[in-house]
Amino acid sequence: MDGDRTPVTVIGLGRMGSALAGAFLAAGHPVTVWNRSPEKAGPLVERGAVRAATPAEAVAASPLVVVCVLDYAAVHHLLAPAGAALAGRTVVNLTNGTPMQAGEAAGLVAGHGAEYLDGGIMAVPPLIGTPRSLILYSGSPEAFARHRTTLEVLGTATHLGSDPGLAPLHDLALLTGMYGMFSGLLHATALVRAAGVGARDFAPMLSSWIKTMADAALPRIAEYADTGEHGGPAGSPLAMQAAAFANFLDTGEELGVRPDLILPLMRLVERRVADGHGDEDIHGVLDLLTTDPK
Ligand code: FVH
Repeated sequence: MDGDRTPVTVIGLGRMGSALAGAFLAAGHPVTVWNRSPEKAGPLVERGAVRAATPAEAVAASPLVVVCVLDYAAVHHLLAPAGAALAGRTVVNLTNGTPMQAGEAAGLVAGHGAEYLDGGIMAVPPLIGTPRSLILYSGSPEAFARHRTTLEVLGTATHLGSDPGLAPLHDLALLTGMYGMFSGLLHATALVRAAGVGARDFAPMLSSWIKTMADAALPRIAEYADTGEHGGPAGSPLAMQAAAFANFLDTGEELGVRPDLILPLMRLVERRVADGHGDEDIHGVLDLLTTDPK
């Protein structure tokens, strides 16, 4: 069974690294693991993984080396001493970081004769290995083509281009969108809780509303970002929205809910209106977020 499966090394056995290694084991791949705190390898070793004594030994064990640690400082700390062991390997770095850090890591790996893929995991550990897991990759197209089938064990594998920074860019942009959504969910829930309305009753309404508004607003925002056009008169002009923001704040104050999460957007909407763009929809706020707007 193992004979036709690519051997894989997983370095970093936190919550995510353990899930990654577990998915490779479940799919029948020979798996070598290494973690700074060696006890975290125990459950994987019980399932058939081989524990390496050092990061260099772990790198040497497999043609495909997956790294998933806390940050890029740890990535460099682990890979730099691996040196010659890296030659001929493909390193897939699934650690969260910036596009610039991805470029630096790619340079380090290439300097040792290895190919590099960066990755952004759009899933939480329990979803790894299920159809609901999406992992974004960028970097060497050849390495991605060679290891695609193995990487698909973890979830849907999407390659975004040869620039290693593309995966972290998309990852961070998607996560930023998620945290903006969390802001809205938290503020809205705080309002109903403070008013004595059951949050569990309110949640389905909020969820449906957020999905509907994302689908309605995003096409116009994206069109404006790409072309500077915004597809006709706004259905919800900013001047009107600015007036509603005052009501959000007043109601929050009456109920004892802090405005911290919605105040920054309110200030930007007010500024856009003051700049003479009150007839635009929310897409116009984009121009206040970039230092070099179109
Ligand atoms: N868990 C999640 O929901 C998210 C999903 C999306 C992707 N992220 C990113 O994945 C990276 C790892 O996250 P994690 O969930 O596995 O994090 P932890 O459970 O905290 O494990 C951290 C591992 O990193 C090792 N580590 C930290 N510093 C060092 C170091 N200086 N040298 C060597 N290893 C280091 C740590 O080792 P130990 O503490 O067990 O000895 C863990 O293996 C992360 O980028 C997320 O943003 C996860």
